[in-house]
Amino acid sequence: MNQQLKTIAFILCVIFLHLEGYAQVNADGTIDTGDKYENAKLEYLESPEVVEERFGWWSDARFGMFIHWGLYAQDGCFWKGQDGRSEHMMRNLQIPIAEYEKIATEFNPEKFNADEWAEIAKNAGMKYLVITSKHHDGFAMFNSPSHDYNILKQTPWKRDPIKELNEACKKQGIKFGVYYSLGRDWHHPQCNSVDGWRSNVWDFPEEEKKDYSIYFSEKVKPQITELITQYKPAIIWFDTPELITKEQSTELLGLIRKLDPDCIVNQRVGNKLGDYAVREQKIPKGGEPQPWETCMTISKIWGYHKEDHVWKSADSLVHSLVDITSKGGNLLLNVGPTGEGVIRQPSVELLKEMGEWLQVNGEAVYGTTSSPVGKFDWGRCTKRVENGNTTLYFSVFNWPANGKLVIPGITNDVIKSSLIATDKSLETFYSEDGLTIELPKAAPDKLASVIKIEITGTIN
Ligand code: JFZ
Repeated sequence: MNQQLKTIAFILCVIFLHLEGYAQVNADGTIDTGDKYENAKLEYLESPEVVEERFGWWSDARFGMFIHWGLYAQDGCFWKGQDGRSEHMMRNLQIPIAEYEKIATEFNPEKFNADEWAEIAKNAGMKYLVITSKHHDGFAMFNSPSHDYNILKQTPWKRDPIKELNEACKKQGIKFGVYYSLGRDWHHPQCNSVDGWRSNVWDFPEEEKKDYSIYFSEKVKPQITELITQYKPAIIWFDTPELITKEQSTELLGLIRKLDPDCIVNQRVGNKLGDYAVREQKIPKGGEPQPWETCMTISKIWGYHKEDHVWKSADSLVHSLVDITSKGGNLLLNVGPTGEGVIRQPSVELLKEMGEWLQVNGEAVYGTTSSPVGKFDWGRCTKRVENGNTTLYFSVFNWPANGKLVIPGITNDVIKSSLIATDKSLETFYSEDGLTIELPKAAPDKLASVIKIEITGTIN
């Protein structure tokens, strides 16, 4: 090409990019993902083989930290002496934008220490972390050049916790992800919602005149682009798809795949797209055909509420983690740091206890798959297949008074059986009821004792 043609082509490109804004699909329907998959169709990027490649680390990880942190934490979900009840404080108290923005002018979490947070997650045995980059209040907790309503521009603190935490996680070998509220944004005049009751109708009452697509192109696409290009998160955890159309969900997914085809996206990108299903506060009775995750609070409320002192027990948290793993899912356990930037002591202690349990028994959790023998009144089973043989892990929550456990449905030869906590081997024998394991009188671990049984061959 001669110089003139090059210049014309360049100008055309610039105009095209400008008009298209955040175009991601080429004329022939392919997405330019760079080196990895080159020009691939979205269908290919969503096919089982690519999904599996994207998912390897996630399925092995099993346990992550969720962090809800935003302006609502400033006074523990209180505003002018009123109880805002949760991170939904702005809507619960119908706080006008002009008033809510004032919280930012005082947001100065001087005790925030990204390394400390990442270390708490690491010591808990967590393998990934997802933090709110923008919750329903619309406030960006990251550097967002496209929108001034962000932590660097509005607060005296002027730091970027998303950047700092991303770096801290890298140091600890923890995967880093961001939460993004997709269909609720109480700061954007065009963001409407299902039946209007979830959107900001106190500042912008004319719900029927709102146009989600304006908000979508003005805010969502630029900010998602910023998040990926600035931090390259391993996960984008969308929330509340609300009114997003199938075309918009597809476009958004295409944009993400183009910018980073390795980025995992949860199904709240809307319209059943995305990589994995999310369950909230609940553990399903059985597994799911697709990858799935339960997100759960460690206390009562997602964001920091100063009167929330209802903590789950270490016992129930470990049981939940094992229960979820035995059904092939992941646990994303939430903490809500204070306005000062502190993860409260009771959460730190609970997480430490979980980490200590995982230090000993982690092999029953990480990289294992769902139970081939169902669940039991006394506990749960997970499985690992290696070199043609199978290891079954039985996590016992209720230690049997009669000194034995019976596992129906197995006939494979037992190679070895032991208690992980004590490394003592155990006697086993087959009877017509199944495999019987003889146990010591007392449980070696007060949270859950894990029995490890290696058998020949495989079992489904
Ligand atoms: C959402 C948020 O509103 C909440 O503040 C928090 O961030 C949580 C993780 O997600 O709440 C929801 C979203 C979906 C359901 C319930 C609550 N749901 O599908 O049942």
